[in-house]
Amino acid sequence: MSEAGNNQHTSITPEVDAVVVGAGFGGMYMAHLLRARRLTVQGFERGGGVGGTWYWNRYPGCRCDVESMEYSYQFSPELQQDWEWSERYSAQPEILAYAEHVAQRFDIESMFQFNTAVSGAAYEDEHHRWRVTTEQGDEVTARFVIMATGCLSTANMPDFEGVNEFSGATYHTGAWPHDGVDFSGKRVAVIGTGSSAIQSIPLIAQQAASLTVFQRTPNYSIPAQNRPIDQSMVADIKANYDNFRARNKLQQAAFGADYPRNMDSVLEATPEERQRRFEEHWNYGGFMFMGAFADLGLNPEANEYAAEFVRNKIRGIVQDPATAELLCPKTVIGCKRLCADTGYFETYNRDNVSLVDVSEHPIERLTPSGLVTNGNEYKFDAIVFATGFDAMTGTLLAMDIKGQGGRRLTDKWSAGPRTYLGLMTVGFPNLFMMTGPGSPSVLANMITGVEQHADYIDAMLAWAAEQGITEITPQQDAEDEWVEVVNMRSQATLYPSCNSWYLGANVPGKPRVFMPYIGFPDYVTRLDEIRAASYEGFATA
Ligand code: NA7
Repeated sequence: MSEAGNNQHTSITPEVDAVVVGAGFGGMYMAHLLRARRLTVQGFERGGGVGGTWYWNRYPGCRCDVESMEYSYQFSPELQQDWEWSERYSAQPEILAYAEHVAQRFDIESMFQFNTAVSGAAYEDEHHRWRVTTEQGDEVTARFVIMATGCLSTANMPDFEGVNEFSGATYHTGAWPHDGVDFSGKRVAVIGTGSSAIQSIPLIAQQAASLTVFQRTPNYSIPAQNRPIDQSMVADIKANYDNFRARNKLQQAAFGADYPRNMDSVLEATPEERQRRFEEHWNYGGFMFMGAFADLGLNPEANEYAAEFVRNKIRGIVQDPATAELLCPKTVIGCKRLCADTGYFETYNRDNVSLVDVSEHPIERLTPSGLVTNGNEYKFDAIVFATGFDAMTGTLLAMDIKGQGGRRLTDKWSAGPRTYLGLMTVGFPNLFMMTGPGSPSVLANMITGVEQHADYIDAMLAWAAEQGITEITPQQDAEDEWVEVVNMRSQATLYPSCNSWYLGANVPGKPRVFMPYIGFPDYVTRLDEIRAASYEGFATA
């Protein structure tokens, strides 16, 4: 796809069956399905092209943490067979190229207007239709609105005093310049040590004159062990891709069926067995480190064995003991999303890299020449904000969404998101969220998750059409019960024990609510039961 080709503000259809917001993997497939059922679709996409998160996150080192053979669409067997990935974990340019290929292959761009940000959606009670408006001045009405707006699509920019005073360049990893950034000869700061920082720091360090990392909370990271993709594995999977997909869907996070995973307790293992198993999983790489034993995510005592193993790895890699200790996380491992890196901890052994702990002395302000923490000014030519996202609800709540009786979504969700199945919310009929809060979303393979949601929404709309239904909304008791279920499932794990973005804890003032539903297979089973019971829990008119 040529981005330039999408820079024109094309004419839109003023009255459609469905508006789809977002042309990431979710919106693309959703629009494709709706058009196949002969619904009229108007898509809006804020970016200049398709790809969603992979369109925006172009920072150096950006790479998926789910393996390439799993992080792809499964709706088209031909697409699945034709596409060739080059690495075990795909880098951002390759995933974006894949998204662009899909868009072209299925003629998806023609349904979207690009460079157009939806500013609001208001439900008109008398017509049972939504009026959707954009920042560019478009207005369209639709029976259905599908928010395929992504879970990590609104940047979290700390509100530092003097944030506009800095005279050098500033960047956010989630909105990286398309032409790349040349840090050669520059004094660079990176704020944050989440996944985006952990992926980009090794590469920025290789280029910059100096790199200073400002760390509020250290993170666990496992080597990705990325490498060129194993062609014999590709051939095996492609020989029976359906079976591979089906087995993955039975996994808690909808991927990793073939990864080494054990069902025994770390508490029952001998010290030698523990060490051997952790080494094996460290060498395997990435997320599956947590598969070394069955109870690492459930029991604090068990978890501590895995945490201490990783801390000892950090102590072994990082030569300066004080820096190593600062890099050692103290929280439960896996509570924040585990990171997968290539040479992250090793980077702190470079002469041009230093680490500043801001856990007790937050960054006070930005100045024309740098930033101040603990009374000291550090001078830079460029500052990289690797400060993450207002996850899961940020993008939805940034739009002015008004439901029945003009009630605002921001008001309804002031104490945290409330949904039925992570798909809909009471009082906002015919408005669907893809991978919304209350669905597995970020705790599952995202492409599998969006496909499952798109298929479900599509089937629901087909059913509604057959029944002559024009309005669908969840029932209050079904929503209340669902919120409770999502909460209870998280309470049975160690997830609520740290300040993660799953809980909204990274954004000042955001209600602390665990947002994703844990367990993809249970979720799919429940949704299938609900469908079989004529969409139990939904009210229709
Ligand atoms: P994350 O994982 O939310 O990381 C953001 C980092 O920025 C994290 O280390 C934060 O520290 C830090 N941060 C945020 N605000 C501040 C302020 N005000 N001062 C200092 N440090 C700050 O975002 P990523 O983009 O790295 O990754 C998001 C997901 O994308 C990732 O999980 C993968 O799924 C892909 P904190 O930990 O909050 O103390």
